[in-house]
Amino acid sequence: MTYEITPIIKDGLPGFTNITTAPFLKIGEGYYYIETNLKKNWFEAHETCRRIGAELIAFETIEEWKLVNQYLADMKMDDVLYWTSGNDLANDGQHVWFSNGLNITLDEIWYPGEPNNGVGGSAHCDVMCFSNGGPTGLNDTYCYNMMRYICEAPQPKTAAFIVW
Ligand SMILES: [Ca+2]
Ligand SMILES: [Ca+2]
Repeated sequence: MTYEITPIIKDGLPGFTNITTAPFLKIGEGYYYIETNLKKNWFEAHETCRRIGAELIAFETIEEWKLVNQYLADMKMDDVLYWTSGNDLANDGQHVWFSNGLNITLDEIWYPGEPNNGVGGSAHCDVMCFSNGGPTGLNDTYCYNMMRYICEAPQPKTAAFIVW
């Protein structure tokens, strides 16, 4: 499987032909920024995504989950944990995608036995690429743990052109 950064170039905009989606990477239908170096707590990760006009990643479909995980596996980047927008900070035990407020309804993306509200009941933020030997999945953990993170850009709609 190959991947490329696809520039979004609107026809008929002379002078704007160098507009690209950087720092976002297109995977499937989504645009993502994958932090490969810095580790931050969940809140700092959220703030960092907001500063680039994005949100921590949310998985609305199993296809999106599979594509992003496949990308991380193909790039050998699935051996570390990444913050998603998932958390149950508002209501303990009710995990939502903080970026869109929707319940996490894809039960199959959780690592077996998760979410378990571990860390003495203080596990409220959700990381992906968690593995304890099996295939990677989502895991609730302590929000102040330092993790890498993945931001997701809003879907381009009908803007005349897009500058990130
Ligand atoms: Ca998404
Ligand atoms: Ca957990």
